[in-house]
Amino acid sequence: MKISFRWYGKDDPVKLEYIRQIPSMYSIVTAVYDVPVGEKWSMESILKLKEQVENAGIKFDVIESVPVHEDIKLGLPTRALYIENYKENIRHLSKAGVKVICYNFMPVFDWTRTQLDKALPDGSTALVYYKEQLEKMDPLKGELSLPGWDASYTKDQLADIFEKYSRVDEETLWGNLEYFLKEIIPVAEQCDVKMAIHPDDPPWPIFGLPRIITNEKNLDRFLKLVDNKYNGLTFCTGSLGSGSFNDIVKMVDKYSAQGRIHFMHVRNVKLLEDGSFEESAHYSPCGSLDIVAIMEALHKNKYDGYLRPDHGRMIWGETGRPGYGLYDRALGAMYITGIWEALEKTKGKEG
Ligand code: CS2
Ligand code: MN
Repeated sequence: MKISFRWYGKDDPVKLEYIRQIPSMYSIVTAVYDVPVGEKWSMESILKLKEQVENAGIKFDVIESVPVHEDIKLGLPTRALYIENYKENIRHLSKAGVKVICYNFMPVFDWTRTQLDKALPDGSTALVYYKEQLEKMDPLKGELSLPGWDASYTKDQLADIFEKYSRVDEETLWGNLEYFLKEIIPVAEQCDVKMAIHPDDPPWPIFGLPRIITNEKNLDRFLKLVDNKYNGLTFCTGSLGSGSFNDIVKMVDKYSAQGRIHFMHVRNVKLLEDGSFEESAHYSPCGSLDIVAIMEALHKNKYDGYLRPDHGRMIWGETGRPGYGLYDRALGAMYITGIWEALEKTKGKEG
């Protein structure tokens, strides 16, 4: 298991110098952020990023994300150009030594919450998703802005995209994903870069848009679309775990035994009765997931891929990018590292 940490580049208030001080830190997870979705990342900007990371004494092995242009998800004729750009990005990243690329296939919106600073009883704040609040949200009214969303769309552009998605149901989206994978996985294999899809967060359709990377049956189907280890998963325990229908420990065990998990996102969520959820501290008793059992499954299957603590709460007065402060994620990293060390000492070393 290789512990890693997401860093949003030089404008991130969480400095690389701080991240390297977290014991056990192995790799940074980052991206080129100043290129519009779908365009090529120049070798120059990738190498600059690599240099910044390596100068801080950490590896530059994982990219999250190379975003997929909406035209690819929609299956429009213009996808040809964006797929070529995507392949070029894989080639460039591989030249820079990148080992894993994370991406997602969620229409329009990435992760979605209804509040980003919900005060918890201990005075920390967390990201939450309350079903009742979501039902009242209307992205087409243009008054909403959440960090997982692409803020570059105008109200009219968003209306246009929604109109295009009215012709894309789940099966069409599956077809468009399959088309994309059949194009890019051979390139990833040649370049020895593992592709790792991030599940949909939350794992159900929102705002009438289809979502398909949501549950065990669909992950099985995804992995069979191109049955090649280069077509793998970012297993995000919090995203998949927001659905009570997902047995997270069983799924981690199954897909890590198959060698199809290349990247783990570990975080905890507290499920509420009506399908709502709150993000919680990583420590198992704080949420609904058993983090020790998840780590045990990985250890049993000799997981040697990357793992990062996913979203954290805001604690100790920290302010910054919701979900991506330093302190709670660092606590998460050490909690996970501690579990792993205990497993290695009691059950023997991994692979
Ligand atoms: C999120 C996402 O849960 C998460 O990791 O922060 O933004 C995630 O990075 C993307 O969906 C991956 O493509
Ligand atoms: Mn995640």
